[in-house]
Amino acid sequence: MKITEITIRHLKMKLNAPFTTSFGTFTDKDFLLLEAKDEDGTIGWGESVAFHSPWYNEETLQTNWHMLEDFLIPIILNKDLKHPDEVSELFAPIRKNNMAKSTIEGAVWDIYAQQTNQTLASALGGHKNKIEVGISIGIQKSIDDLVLLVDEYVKEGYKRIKVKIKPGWDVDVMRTLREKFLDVAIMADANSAYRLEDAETLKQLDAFDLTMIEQPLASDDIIDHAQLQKMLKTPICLDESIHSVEDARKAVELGSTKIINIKIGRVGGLTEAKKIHDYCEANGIPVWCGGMLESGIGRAHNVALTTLSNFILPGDTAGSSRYWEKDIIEPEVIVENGFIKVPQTAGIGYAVDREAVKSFTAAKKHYK
Ligand code: OSB
Ligand code: MG
Repeated sequence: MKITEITIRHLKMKLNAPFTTSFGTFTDKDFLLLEAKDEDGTIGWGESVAFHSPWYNEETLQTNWHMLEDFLIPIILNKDLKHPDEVSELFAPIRKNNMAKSTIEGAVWDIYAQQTNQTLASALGGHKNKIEVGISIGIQKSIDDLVLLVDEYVKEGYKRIKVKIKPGWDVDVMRTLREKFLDVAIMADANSAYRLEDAETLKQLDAFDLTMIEQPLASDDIIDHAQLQKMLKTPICLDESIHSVEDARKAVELGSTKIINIKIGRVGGLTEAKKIHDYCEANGIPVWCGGMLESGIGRAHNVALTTLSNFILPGDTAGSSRYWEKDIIEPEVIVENGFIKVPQTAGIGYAVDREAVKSFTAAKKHYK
C-alpha cells in the first residue's frame, strides 16, 4: 500500500432528535471525513469521532484537522506500508490525539481489506455474520417521555437499553424503568458526572439489576473507580478512562472495571482496539463497542470490529435511521430484531453516497 492522496471534508449533519448527555446536548453532528487514495486507485474511508467541542475528551474537529494536516498526513503520504498495523507504529512518536490518528488508520484498514479482497471484519479476524446491538438514549425532559422511548426501542428489538444519567436524573429514573421493563437488559452511562462522595446514590442503583454502570467517575480516573467497584454489586464499565491496552491492563489489575467499552477513535484506531479486545478476552473481561453518534462510515467500522469474538455484550451501534434523515452510505445500517447483518463486500462493505456527502460538506481540503 502507498497512500498518494488524501481529502478531508468537514461534514455537518442534523440529528433526527437532540441527544443530551451529562456534559451537553448535540443537535447537529459536525465531524471530519477522510478519503484516502492508494497508488493503485483503491479508495478508503475514515471518520473522526472528535466532536465540535471538547466535551467528551480534549479533541475537537479543529484540533483533529490541525493534527492531520500538520503531522499525521505528512507521515503517511507516499509511505510504503505492508499492513495497517504499521500506521499506529508510525504515529507513536506523536502523543495522544487518538481520534485524529484513528481517522487515517481506519481508511488504511479499508484499503487493505479491499486489496486483499476481504471484508474489513475478516481482515480484523472477526467471524460473526450478524452482530447484536443495543441503543443509547439521552437525558429526556421527563421520565414519562423516557418510558415511551424505551418502549418504542424495545419493540423495535434492541437487545439492551442504555440510558444517560446525571445527579438528579438517576435513582428514580432507573427504578421506574426496571418496574416497567422487567425482562429488559438495562444499563446507565454517567459520562463522569459523579465523584466518590456520591457512592451512596450510586449504591441505590444496585437494586435495579443493571447490566453495568458506565464511567460513573472522572474521565481520567482509575483509582476511585476501583474504590467504588468494591462498594457496588453492579459491574463498572469504563469508557472515557481507557485509551490503550496499557490503560485497560492497569484498570483491570486495579479492579476498576469489569467490562470495557471499546471506541475505535478513543483508543487511536482498529489496531489498538483489537489489542484491547485480545487482552480482555485472555483475562475474562467482556467488551462491547461504544458509539459516538457516527455517520455511516464510522458505523461501518464499528460493525466490522464487533464481529470479533469477545464483543459479547450488545454495543451502541444503532441503525442509521435512529440518527439521520439520510445517511451517507448505501445501503444504510439496518437493525432487525436487534441484529445488524455484517455486509459481505470487500472493505467496509457499504458504498459511499457521494451526492449525500457533497450535500453535507461545509469545507474540504485535498493533500498530495
Ligand atoms: O459515552 O457512550 C458515550 C454519545 C456521545 C458521546 C459519548 C457517548 C455517546 C453515546 C451514544 O452514548 C452512542 C451512540 O448512539 O452513538
Ligand atoms: Mg459512555
